[in-house]
Amino acid sequence: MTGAARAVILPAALIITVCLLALACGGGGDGSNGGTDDGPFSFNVSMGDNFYEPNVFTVRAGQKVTFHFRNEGAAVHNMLIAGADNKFNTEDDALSEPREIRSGGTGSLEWTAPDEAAVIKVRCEFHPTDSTGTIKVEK
Ligand SMILES: [Cu+2]
Repeated sequence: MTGAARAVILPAALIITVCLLALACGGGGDGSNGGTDDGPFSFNVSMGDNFYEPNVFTVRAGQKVTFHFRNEGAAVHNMLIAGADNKFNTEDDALSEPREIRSGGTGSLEWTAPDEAAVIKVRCEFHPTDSTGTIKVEK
């Protein structure tokens, strides 16, 4: 094998290995991000101008969930979860900490899914029509 061929094959093998590991470890959610049946769910969420990546989160009913945010955009962002009533700015909403995640900054949000199946809206308070997402709660 020439050096050049090895330089191509090795990274490819590494990528395949990482993908397999990700599949094996992704017990919940969309399989690439999430947790196991036993442990807490966590999602790593990138915040852009103005979107979340990913923006669909699948969790189990009653599951404790932690979102970890990194603001990769220039604008200030946050995440507000509508809660079990699926309405914003009501008592059961949950908001990221800090409320204002600045460019380059990080934040988090701990939340417990309701006990029933639901499709719950999330959005950024600063970009409520653009930065939106969905939490799918599965029974
Ligand atoms: Cu925003």
